[in-house]
Parts: sequence; C-alpha cells; structure tokens
Amino acid sequence: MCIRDRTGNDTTDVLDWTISDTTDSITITGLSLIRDTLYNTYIKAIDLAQNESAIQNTDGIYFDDSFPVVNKIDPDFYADTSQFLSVLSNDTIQLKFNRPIYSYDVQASSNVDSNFSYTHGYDDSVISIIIDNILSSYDTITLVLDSVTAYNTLTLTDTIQFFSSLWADLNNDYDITVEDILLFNQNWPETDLGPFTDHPPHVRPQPDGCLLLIF
Ligand SMILES: [Ca+2]
Repeated sequence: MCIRDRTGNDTTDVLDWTISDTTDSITITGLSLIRDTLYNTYIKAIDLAQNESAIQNTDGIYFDDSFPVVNKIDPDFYADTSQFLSVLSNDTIQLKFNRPIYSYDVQASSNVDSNFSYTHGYDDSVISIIIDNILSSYDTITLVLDSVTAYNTLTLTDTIQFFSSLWADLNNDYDITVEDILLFNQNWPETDLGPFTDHPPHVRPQPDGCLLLIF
C-alpha cells in the first residue's frame, strides 16, 4: 500500500509502496501528516508469481489533529459583567464548541443551593445545561466538563464558573455599594426589589410590582 497527499492538484507520496505482513489489516505509524489535508490510500495485491492486481484507492480522509475548544459561552460574565444567570426565572447555560462533539460528561454544582438540579443536552456543537431551579442571588455555578471528545478522538477537560445576579446590584459591578443606593434613589419609583426570601446576599426575590418603603 501507499499513501498520497491529494490536496489541490499536486500529489505527493507520504508513504511509498509498503508490504503488509497480513492480508487483514496494516497499521502505519510515524507519519508526518498536515492538518486539513486530504490523504488517499492505495492498495494492490501481488501473488507468489509477482503478478500485480489493479490498484484500488480510498475516497480519502482529511487529517485533523485540532482539539475541541469552547468558542462561545452564554452567559459570558468575563466578557460582559452584566451577563449573569437569572434569579427570576429558569436559565440555561450554553457552550458552543469549535467542532461537533461525539461524547462528553458534564457536572454542575451550586455554591448556595444543595438541591441544585439540572438537565443537559447536545445539538449542533452546543452543550446546553438547563437549570431546573430558580437560582438565588449571588450564586456561583461551577461546571466541570470532562472527556469532551471530538470525532477525531481528541478530548477537552475544563472547569467554567457562572454567576447569578447579585440582587440590588443596580450598576452591574457585582458589589453592593452606596452607588447602588444612589441609583435606587435616582430611579425611584421604577426599581422593584421586593419582596424576597432567604438572607442577603443569597436572597430569592419575587418582585410584585408593588413599591413600598418598609423600615
Ligand atoms: Ca453595584
């Protein structure tokens, strides 16, 4: 058998005719292949009298040694500090990869909620984590990706953190300061922050559209 680089109009032998020890299979190692290059394999049979058969060739395969990586994260707190997970409705985390994924394992946990639960699914290079609970304020969701395997069998393992909104952080700096109180006063009576349950900063707001100041 031999292997040729068939990308473009040129062809280059990357492996000259090689005799296989068996008629079932042959494993070739140590090839220096170039990514995204089409390689064809050619085979011919030779009998004991040295008669050669016609040459057969494969349709070709593209060599691909690039690892799967996360291209896009939603919500992306680090790219835009206003991108939090919702504390008012169920939210979804999406991870878009640079390539289709064959298999993966994912585990998610909440820093606050021991009853945190989720489901996950995969479609079109995107892993979605659908959060079952409504998160409390100022929660950290840690996502552990394990053995994310692309079709070329290369894998990715990564840990990514996501953050729920900090309730009453009106200027999106993920801190409660006098500036937030100032904004609350300036926007009065447009900002509805209550009522809520649980204790700050991990409150669970259920704003009712009713604007009262309770002292
Ligand atoms: Ca703030």
